[in-house]
Amino acid sequence: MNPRITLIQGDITQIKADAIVNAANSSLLGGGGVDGAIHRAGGKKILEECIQIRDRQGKCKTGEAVVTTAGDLPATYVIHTVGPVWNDDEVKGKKLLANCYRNSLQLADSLQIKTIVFPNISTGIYKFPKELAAAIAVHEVQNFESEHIEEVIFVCFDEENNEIYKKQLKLNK
Ligand code: AR6
Repeated sequence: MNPRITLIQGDITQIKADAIVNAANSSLLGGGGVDGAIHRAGGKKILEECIQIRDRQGKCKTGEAVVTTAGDLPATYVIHTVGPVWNDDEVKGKKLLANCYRNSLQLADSLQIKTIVFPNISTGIYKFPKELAAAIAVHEVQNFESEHIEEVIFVCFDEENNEIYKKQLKLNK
């Protein structure tokens, strides 16, 4: 089935869902932006599990995804994925951002998750163009054949991304 898509503006750490996605970096040890917010609100359990993953499999490569529980957050799981830093290699950047969405969805589906929430991966500190990132995100979700995921929520923190997603999802009638 194709999951239903919902758009909301707000803070991902407040959302009760089976999984929220973190725009992490390859160290998995936290950072700024949404990553910092998730680790701050979720408490040290998330970082401890990230460290265990690092010990087991090393750094998380760009485009890949790993999962931890969600500590003190209302969600059940946090799926950590590493978006690409925007640079001159547009073709590679687009592919890697698409991989983030696909690999996160696949991981969620394998955990039999019903609801998953995505932030606007790479569009903050990693400077990926917002319009292009939204087009990739929506395309990957709309083309994902899920077994278990019933709803995908895009959460936009900033007004600009929210307007871009509205257009992208053709909600601006
Ligand atoms: N809830 C939802 N979205 C948020 C929140 C929040 N609480 N806070 C920020 N955003 P960014 P990146 C939005 O910079 O570009 C970190 O240091 C934000 O407005 O968090 O993938 C990592 O450790 C933007 O639209 O992630 C990496 O080093 C989106 O989340 C690096 O930043 C992504 O912005 C990753 O950079």
